[in-house]
Amino acid sequence: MSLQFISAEEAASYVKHDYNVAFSGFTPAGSPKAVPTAIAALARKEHEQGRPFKIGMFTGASTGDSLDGELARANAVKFRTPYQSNKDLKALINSGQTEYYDVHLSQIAQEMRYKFLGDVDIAIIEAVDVSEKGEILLTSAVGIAPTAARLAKKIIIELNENHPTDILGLHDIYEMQDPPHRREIPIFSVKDRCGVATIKVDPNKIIGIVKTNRPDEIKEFSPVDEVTAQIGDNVARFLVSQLKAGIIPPEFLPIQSGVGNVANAVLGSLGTNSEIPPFTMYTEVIQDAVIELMKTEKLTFTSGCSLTVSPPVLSSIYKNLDFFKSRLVLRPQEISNNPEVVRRLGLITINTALEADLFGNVNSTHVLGTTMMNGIGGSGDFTRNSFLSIFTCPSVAKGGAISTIVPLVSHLDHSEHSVKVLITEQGIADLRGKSPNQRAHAIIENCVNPDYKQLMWDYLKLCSKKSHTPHTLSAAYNMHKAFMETGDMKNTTWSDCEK
Ligand code: 0RQ
Repeated sequence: MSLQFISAEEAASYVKHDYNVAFSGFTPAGSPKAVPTAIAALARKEHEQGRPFKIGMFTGASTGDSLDGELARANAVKFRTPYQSNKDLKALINSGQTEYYDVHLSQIAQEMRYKFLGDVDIAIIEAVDVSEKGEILLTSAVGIAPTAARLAKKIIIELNENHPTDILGLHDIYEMQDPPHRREIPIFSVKDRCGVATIKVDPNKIIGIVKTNRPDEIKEFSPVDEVTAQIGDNVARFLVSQLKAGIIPPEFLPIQSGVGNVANAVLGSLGTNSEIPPFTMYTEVIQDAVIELMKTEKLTFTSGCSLTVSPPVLSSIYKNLDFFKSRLVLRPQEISNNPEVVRRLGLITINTALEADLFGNVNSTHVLGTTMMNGIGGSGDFTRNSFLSIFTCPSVAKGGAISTIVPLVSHLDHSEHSVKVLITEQGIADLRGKSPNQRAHAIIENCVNPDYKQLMWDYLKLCSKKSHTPHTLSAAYNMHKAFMETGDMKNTTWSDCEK
């Protein structure tokens, strides 16, 4: 057979209402762009004709605007999983028009294989190259592409000329067997490779190839400000203390760092702290700050799932591929986030909380317990299985009207049993080996903003009855209620609560 080039519009015409469509990519890196835009146009036409057109979407994580954004604005998303961060898609999710399944990123490929999520009707895969034999060379991310392409009934390739074919060798494609045949993942150090360079599919499944040259749609981070810089410095200071205490071994341990502005600032601080030795990363998202650290050789090797970097940084990688190929590997998210490997390698994991409570429970996903922010992403994969799990956040949000430390989180993503250290710009609460009461004291003393400290001590006093976890359930959400009713948590009172 010979593979044929088709237009994005023709490719889109193979996607039908109610199909489950799987997309390559992880964050905007490696996500298809031309075909999703054409699917959105098709959806709009169908809607104009009075016909329904909505699809189920499986992705690696968030995607670019021409995927999640276009399809959301066309109101063409029936179901979406896993992580997302597009504002238009969020609006659909939070108004109940799109069903969103928020799941750990390491689990999505296996849940597709386990048939938890239905058939994959079409996979749309961004590639640098595809051979007549069905070998697909991916672009800047791996995500769920290997599983999506293997399970899909049909495949559309979006061939993106913005990436060089010399990228061959950057990816390490390895798909796991399912129980009861599963074996260990043969990764014993960050640098180990256990797979192959390309995805291999039955070429008869490939409907056609759509050519594009559109760059990844990566957003810039907010510049590091005083608060995020202080959080970063506190993380670095804490890790140095652990190194000096002999808890972190002298050669250091691999770092995982989450997404967002805070995570970006933390990495900057680790890079500039002279007491932290050169280190490695076993992480999912490789951001600009990671590449900058690699260039200075502070970071000696990075294993990740996507090159989520700005266009100039991506082109600097492509210009120095020999340097980066010996120091970088891109893996499927099932491997980059795998609990078995995370625990074996002993990762230091650093993720961001929206809110944390006095006992170390963390909410990473739901504003006021109801509005979806982005999703749990990989934070659960890493936190639960790490050598040392750290959560960071500014002590207040929304100009101080919200304390990010509350009596009880309004949604639970990471429980007190998995969270070992909490760090804000105020300081460091080391929760290891502490009872709930001791944790509450450590968090109020070290992490809570001065504007909210007295309020928190007063809450603990309310809970003076002898109990293992000092709570007063009738008061536990008073701070959230005060924000909803008055717009400021500082207006909280405990006076009407049972003692
Ligand atoms: O909103 O910009 O409208 O003011 O939340 O807050 O401080 O800029 O934090 O960009 O680092 O993102 C948890 C969302 C943090 C991210 C989260 C408001 C705040 C602001 C963002 P505005 P910041 P960041 C592996 C790791 C889950 C997935 C994960 C995330 C906005 O890190 O999605 O960890 N994590 N994956 O004002 C109401 C509160 C708030 C609040 C902050 N308590 N209540 N709003 N905000 N705290 C990587 C992957 O999985 C891909």
